[in-house]
Amino acid sequence: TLQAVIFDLDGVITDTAEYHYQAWKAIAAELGIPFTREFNENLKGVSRMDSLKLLLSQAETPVSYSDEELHQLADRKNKLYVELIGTITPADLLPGIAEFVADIRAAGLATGIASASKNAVAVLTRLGVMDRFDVIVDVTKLKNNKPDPEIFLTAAAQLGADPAACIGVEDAASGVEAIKAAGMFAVAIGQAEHFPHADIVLPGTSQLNFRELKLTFEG
Ligand code: G16
Ligand code: MG
Repeated sequence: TLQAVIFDLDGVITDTAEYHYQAWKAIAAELGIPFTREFNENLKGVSRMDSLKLLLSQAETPVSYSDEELHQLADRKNKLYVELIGTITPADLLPGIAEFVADIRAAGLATGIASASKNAVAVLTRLGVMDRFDVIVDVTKLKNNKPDPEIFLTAAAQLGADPAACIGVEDAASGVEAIKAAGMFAVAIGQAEHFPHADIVLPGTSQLNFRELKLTFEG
């Protein structure tokens, strides 16, 4: 039986994906690198440094950067991002999330956050929902990024839950891969064609319904 639900943050709990997009777009513009919303899809769930490398790979004429330059660019993106998340309020919880999380907790199940973001605690604090999650995985302690299952397995272990008794909720293809590799039930938020391996795909967070999901999970 179901023990826990583990959430991605960006794009599931709140739409920080848009802020990541705006911050990266500013860096790309400075470097004269084309950067579209479509390309930004590839950065969802991807770590800061890997995102930067993907962005730089889009340059029409490739330039090589020293490690120091790479870190400076990543830091600059983060400063822009931190400024943007400073405007977040509890009203920025995505539709249906507050109720979905409340229903999970009312049923006595555990909740966790498996976000690749080093800013996860800052974002959850601004949203006013820190106390709704039993575990927030510290991404700085992990060795592997999504699609590796490490972050979801760590969340389950910290919750004392069996991975097979967990549902993971994600908006990124790499995140869904990580959930499946962890042996969990995967709920994807977005367009079905992006998530061939998800157990369920919902167009948006407002379609999350704990009672229905639990029935589907229990098969
Ligand atoms: C998020 C975003 C990614 C971002 C990553 C690292 O992951 O989806 O776009 O690059 O975190 O964020 P930061 O630069 O704040 O450490 P998730 O797993 O919550 O979707
Ligand atoms: Mg995400």
